[in-house]
Amino acid sequence: AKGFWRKVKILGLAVSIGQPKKGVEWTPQILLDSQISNLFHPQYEADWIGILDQQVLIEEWKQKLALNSPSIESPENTLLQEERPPKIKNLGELNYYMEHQYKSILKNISSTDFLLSIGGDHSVASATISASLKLQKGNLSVIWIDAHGDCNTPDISPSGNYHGMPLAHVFGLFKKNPFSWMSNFLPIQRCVQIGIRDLDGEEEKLMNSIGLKYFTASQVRNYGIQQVIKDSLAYVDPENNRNIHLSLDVDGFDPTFVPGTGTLAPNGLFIEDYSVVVDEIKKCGERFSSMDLVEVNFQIEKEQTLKAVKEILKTTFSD
Ligand code: NNH
Ligand code: MN
Ligand code: MN
Ligand code: MN
Repeated sequence: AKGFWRKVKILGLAVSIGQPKKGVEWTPQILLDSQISNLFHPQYEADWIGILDQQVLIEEWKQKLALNSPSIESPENTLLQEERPPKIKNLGELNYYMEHQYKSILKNISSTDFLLSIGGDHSVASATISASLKLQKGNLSVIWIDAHGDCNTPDISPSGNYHGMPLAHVFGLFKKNPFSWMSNFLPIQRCVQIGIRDLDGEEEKLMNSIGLKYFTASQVRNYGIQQVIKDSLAYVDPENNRNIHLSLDVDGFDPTFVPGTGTLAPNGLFIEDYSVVVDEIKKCGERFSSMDLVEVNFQIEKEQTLKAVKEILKTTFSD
């Protein structure tokens, strides 16, 4: 749009402990080195806030634990690890990392900046959404693109991997919230998912029972992406007054377009679909306020995936 100018603050989230595969934690540095901000239209002023490194933060957490500092919380299920398998793997580490992430967003971002969070695995989304809710005084809706629901609770997760749980967590569906810093929750009707095609059994039951709105990848093909994104925005932002957060898990795309991700699911979205989605969201102007780009793993495949990520960013930050 003419005269539109926006500050894009980029936060690198070098974290992979929400899932078992190495590689996603290197993505922010690789994209910083590839000078991705050169792809943005000049109406966007890109500014890297920094990269939160899990190695550094976990080391810090361990040292504080060793000192048994009372300021450090050890969520109860890490203490029980020897008695039974943890319901959330790496819970103490994730809690420490994501508290830093949450605080770093609140410290560095103003409500008029655009926040681009680059992961890392999808765990980070509960902290970005929680922080964005705080920044926008609760006035936030979420478009979640993913092959997966990410709506497992610790009780029903088949894997114990937190990256399959952030949405259930930020909806406030955990029996007990293990993250004391997290106090802003998203109403279920403020979220819609697109591209879904690989749900766990209990997760699917939960999503249906709470009335979470989602469009499967095959519904996208049946209705057309234009209809799907129009319906989605009408649902989460009926009065055109909410800030919009886009959480983009690249496994929502077809594996031929993004082969470098940890959990591939066939028959996904293509850049043409994404382009329609983002054009429609951009009609919200400055209310389009934040985005996660997650689960990019160049260790699994680099050439096509880097090309795809560049196309995704170019499409997102075009005029
Ligand atoms: N649903 C599975 C789990 O909870 C896999 C989640 N994997 C993802 N989510 N990539 O987006 O472990
Ligand atoms: Mn605002
Ligand atoms: Mn996924
Ligand atoms: Mn995901």
